[in-house]
Amino acid sequence: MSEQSEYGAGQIQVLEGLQAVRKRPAMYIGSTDDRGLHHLVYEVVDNSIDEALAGYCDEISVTLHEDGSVSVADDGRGIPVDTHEKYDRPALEVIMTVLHAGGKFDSKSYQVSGGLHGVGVSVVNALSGRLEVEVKRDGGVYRHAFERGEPVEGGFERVRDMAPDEETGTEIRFWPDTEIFETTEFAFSTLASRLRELAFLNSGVAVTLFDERDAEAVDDAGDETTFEYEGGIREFVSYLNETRTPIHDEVIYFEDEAEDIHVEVAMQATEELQGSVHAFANNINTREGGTHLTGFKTALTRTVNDYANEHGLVDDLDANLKGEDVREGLTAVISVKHPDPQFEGQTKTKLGNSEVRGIVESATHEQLGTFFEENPDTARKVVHKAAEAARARKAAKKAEELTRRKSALESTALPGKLADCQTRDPEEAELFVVEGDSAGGSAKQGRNRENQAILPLKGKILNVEKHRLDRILENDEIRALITAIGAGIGEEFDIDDVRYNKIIIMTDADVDGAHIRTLLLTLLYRHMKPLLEAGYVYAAQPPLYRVRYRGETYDAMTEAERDRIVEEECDGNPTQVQRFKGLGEMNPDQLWDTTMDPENRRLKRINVDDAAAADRMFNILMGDAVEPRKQFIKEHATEAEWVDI
Ligand code: 0RA
Repeated sequence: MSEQSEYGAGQIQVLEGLQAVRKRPAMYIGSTDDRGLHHLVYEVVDNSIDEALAGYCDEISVTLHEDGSVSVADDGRGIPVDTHEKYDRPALEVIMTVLHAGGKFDSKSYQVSGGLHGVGVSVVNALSGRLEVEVKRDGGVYRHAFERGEPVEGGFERVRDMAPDEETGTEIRFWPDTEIFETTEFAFSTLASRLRELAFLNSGVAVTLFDERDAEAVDDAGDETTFEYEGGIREFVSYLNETRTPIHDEVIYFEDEAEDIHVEVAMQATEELQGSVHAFANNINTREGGTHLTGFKTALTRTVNDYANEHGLVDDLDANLKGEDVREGLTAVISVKHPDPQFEGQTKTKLGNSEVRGIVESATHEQLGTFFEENPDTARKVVHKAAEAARARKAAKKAEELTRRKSALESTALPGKLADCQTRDPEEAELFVVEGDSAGGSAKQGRNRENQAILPLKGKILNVEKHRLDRILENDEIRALITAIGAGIGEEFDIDDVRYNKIIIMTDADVDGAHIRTLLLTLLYRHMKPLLEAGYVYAAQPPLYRVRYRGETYDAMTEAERDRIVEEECDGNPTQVQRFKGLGEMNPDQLWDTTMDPENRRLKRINVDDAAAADRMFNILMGDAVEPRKQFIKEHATEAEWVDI
């Protein structure tokens, strides 16, 4: 490497670029909280997936190491290691240090871009205290290392020759910078659901997640899971429907390729009330929808109506089936891969390319039409279900209008049992939704009334999964919650009207508490989803144990933590250990100290990072199938992802 290049203009630009990332990390990865942290992993994995889409890689593994680092390994071609002409440096170093350099190197057709994705591995490098790369290609094994984005002295080297039978590939290991991130602890289940989703969306790629972290620190340590789906999104739909009751056996699947745009659709109708249609563009969950989703919906409604009319199946209805009728209980996954996707919308998760609409629409219309002609039994079942939905919709409409008018939506008076806070600034304000009147009483006394509001809820709220909105709005507890939050419900929900930017669900750490929390989350997920998307919803984490020793008190969330405290803080001496049975048992001071005081408390943010996984969870927990529910609760009973806020 020449002296000149060391100090040349190019190198100064590189350093300025990395500095910009470190100065405003949120501009590149969205945030520096747990979401941004996990985004680092997705960014690296996306590069391996691109390598898979180009046809060179079929195994990707992600390992959570004991020292807090993560590594992502793939069996692709390996990052190029030859000298980059413009920079007079190894290409590997350029890719790791120059913003957006990754894409300039290759002609892979489906590059992820836009949104928070596709910012490049150099961003991960800039935000890591340390990053190490090992590349196997061109007959050699190469290594390089970086600190806060900058190459370490003499870092790039060819370590050895490759063995004749050795596979090419890339392994990137990084230590997220603790100066940048609020938390640096990865959650196994968060990573697992995204990696599972990627495996569904890219059939044939095997994605493995290893957790090598200390079993004491993380409950699900020692785990290893491989996701590999030959059936791709067909299997995704089967997976989503594992806990539902399909009305036809096979998953309908078709694909199409036009103007370099690859379209895949998989769908299966179920008996459920709730539909779940998930649209992806270049592996990104386009939660805000877009042209692919619009094209699909339009063609679906038209094709089902065409078939119904041609075969005289809906002669008793005085109008066509509406889109919502056709989609009732429908599970579908739409996945498009586009050489130049345009992402729009508030969260950059809306596909904007206008040509996609027509392509998806005609592919769906043609291929679904053909499928219906060839499978008349299935076609009839789909039409029958939609016609039933249309009849129910018409019958419910009148009642719904009446109820809505009287409902909480229009009333401005706050509910009587809400102990509101003084501030009117939603940024500052917190709403504690508390299980039961007795805990509610303690919370009211213990709180900081300046910014903490308390809403006690009595008993169990209605299971919203099983009812339409009109019935849900008849429930007093639900109405109180809607009015307190102040932003409406369902299609009329407006996030700008939210009165509290933290909505904290505070329930007992027992089965009843978990049930109430799940019911509340189901309500939020189904009818106030923007709250979850905005990251406004939290679960309070009251401690299970309090340990007193030599005038100090320590709180523990788990048995393991209690044992660690006794061992480390109390030198293993016998101590006074109190077990809290419920929130109602704590006096107001204790409740404040342990669970409400921002200085001390631990909140778990509830996010819908993975709407598909959430959808599945709610179905398992709330649906009719008993066995999957038991299994789910067993698997997830010990799971805990803590964030300190
Ligand atoms: C630039 C060019 C080529 C591959 C890659 C980057 C690449 C990057 C990553 C990141 C993680 N795994 C990766 N694998 C490959 C194409 C190289 C060629 O043309 O041979």
